[in-house]
Amino acid sequence: EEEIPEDHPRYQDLLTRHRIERGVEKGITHLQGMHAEGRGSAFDYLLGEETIPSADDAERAAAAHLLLADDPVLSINGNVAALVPGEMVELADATGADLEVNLFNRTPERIGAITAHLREHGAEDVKGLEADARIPNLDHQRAKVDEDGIYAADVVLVPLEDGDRAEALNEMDKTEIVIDLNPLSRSPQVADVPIVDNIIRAVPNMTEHANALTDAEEAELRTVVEEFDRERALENAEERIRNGEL
Ligand code: PTJ
Repeated sequence: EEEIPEDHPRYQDLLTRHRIERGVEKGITHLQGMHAEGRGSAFDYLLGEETIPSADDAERAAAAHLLLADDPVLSINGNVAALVPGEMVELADATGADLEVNLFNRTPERIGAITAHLREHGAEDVKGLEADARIPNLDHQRAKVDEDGIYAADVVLVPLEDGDRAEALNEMDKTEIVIDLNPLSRSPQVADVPIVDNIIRAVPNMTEHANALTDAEEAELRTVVEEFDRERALENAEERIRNGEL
């Protein structure tokens, strides 16, 4: 990462790409994760590579949901682990959420590598190893979750998630928060809180909002949640991508 000059106009994008490449080399990120990154990068370019106001609203609402939750869980896949491992640990600490490794392309080797990587970044408990429950209506391998983790969670953050799984989780009556740069993708379309932003910016901003709201009364948190308009957030993001304005 030291090789990329910080004043390079595409610094963040190059850094992101480099982290994904390192993730693949370390056995954390799946090769498909490189394609996912390429798609994300194109959408981010069109968004202006910044957190648009409606995404900031979504990040604040997401923080309020996590603080209100009884059993919040943050799901970690190979891209998330490569891009924001320490930042996910900080968000978990700020909101009292659990971390669960949950992979689309599940292998014991990748689960182990990602768990170790999260521990190196300060995580204590990492769920996802037990895989003793299943998300209904998904094929066996892709449905594996922890009974006391994602399966029981009332609020779940699923960044960069596959559409089928986002839909199946949503049908389980959970509050689902999705981070995805493509507002037309099925995952943000089904999410209760769609966050159309780069995960690199979204997660630290959610932590900032969580810290600012940490002493708020329950009624104030509920107001933040209720005032968020998911349709408008999706429309604003699409408008920004298509026309470069809001
Ligand atoms: O690690 P695994 O095995 O669980 O696999 C993870 C991937 C991401 C490979 C898998 O879930 C997958 O193939 O996902 P998709 O269907 O490619 O969806 C990824 C979505 O994330 C796309 O809509 C991208 O635009 C978006 N995306 C990519 N990079 C970022 C992003 N969104 C936010 N921030 C990013 N940095």
